[in-house]
Amino acid sequence: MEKQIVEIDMADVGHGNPAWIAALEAGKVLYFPNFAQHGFAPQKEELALFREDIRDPKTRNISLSTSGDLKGVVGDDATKALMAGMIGRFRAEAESLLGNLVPRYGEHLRRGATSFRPSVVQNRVQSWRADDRRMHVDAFPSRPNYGERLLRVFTNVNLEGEPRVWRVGEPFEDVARRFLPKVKPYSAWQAKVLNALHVTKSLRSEYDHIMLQLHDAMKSDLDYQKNAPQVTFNFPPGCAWVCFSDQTSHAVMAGQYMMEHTLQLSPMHQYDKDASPLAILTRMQGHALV
Ligand code: AKG
Repeated sequence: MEKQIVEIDMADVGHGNPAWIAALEAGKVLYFPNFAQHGFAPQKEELALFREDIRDPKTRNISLSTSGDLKGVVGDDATKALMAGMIGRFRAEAESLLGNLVPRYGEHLRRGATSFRPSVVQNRVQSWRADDRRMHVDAFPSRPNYGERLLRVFTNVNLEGEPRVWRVGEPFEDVARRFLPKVKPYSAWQAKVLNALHVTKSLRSEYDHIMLQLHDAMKSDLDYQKNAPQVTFNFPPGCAWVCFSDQTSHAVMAGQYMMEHTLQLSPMHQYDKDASPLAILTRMQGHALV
C-alpha cells in the first residue's frame, strides 16, 4: 500500500503546496509534528481543564458549536468560559493552518463543531456501529450530506506523553471496490419514510445510503478489521493531523485528550473534483447518486 501519512514541518506549510493538496484529496493524512510550537498548545491556566470528569457523562464529547454554544462541560461559569476560550483558540489555529494549506477552499469551507475529547479511548463501551476503534469512513445516519466533504483537523493535547494511536486503512476506491457488491440497493421509497419519521433530517440520497452501508460493512467485518491493508500510527502530543474523514479509512485505538475541528466543503470546490467519494462512487456505479 502507498504511504498513507504525509509528514509536514509547520515551518514549510507555505501557501498551497500542490503535492500536499493532492495527497489530502487522495484521502491521505497530513501530519504536522510541530503544531504546538507554531500553532496551538494549551496555556498554563487551562491545565485545570484536563480531567476526565470535566465531561458530562450524558454527552460523548465537549463541543463548541458554530454559534458559540458550549456543550458537555461539568463546572462553573469560569470553567466553561476557560473551556470555550481554549476550544476557540484551537479552532482559530486549525483554520489558519487550512488557510495556508488549501487556500482555494477559502470561504467555501463551512465551519462545523469543534470538540475537546477528554475520555480514555481504550475504556469506551459502545455498540459496534458507534465504535470508532473499528476502521471506517465517516457517514452519519441522521444527516444526509449529498457528497459534501468532511475536512477535519485533530491535535493530541495529552499532557503525559501518551500518543493518540490511529490505524489508517486502504484508499477509498479500494474500500468501495471491496464492499460495493455487498451494498443493499437504494430504495427511494424507504428514504421517504425515514424522512417522514424524522429518522433523517432530510431525504437520504443514494450517495448517503452507500456511504452508510460502507461504514457499517467495514465496521461489522472483523476479518476486514484485522487483515485489511493498514498502518498503525502514534500521533504524539503537540502534533496535528488533517484528513477528509469521509474518505480516509481510520480507527482510533488509544489515547486521551484530543481536540478536533470539523469543516464542510462542497466537492465542487476541491482542487480535483474527480477525487471526491461522490465522484468515485458515481463513476463506479455508472449513474448519478444525488
Ligand atoms: C471519528 O471521530 O470518526 C473517529 O474515528 C475518532 C477519532 C479519535 O477520537 O481520535
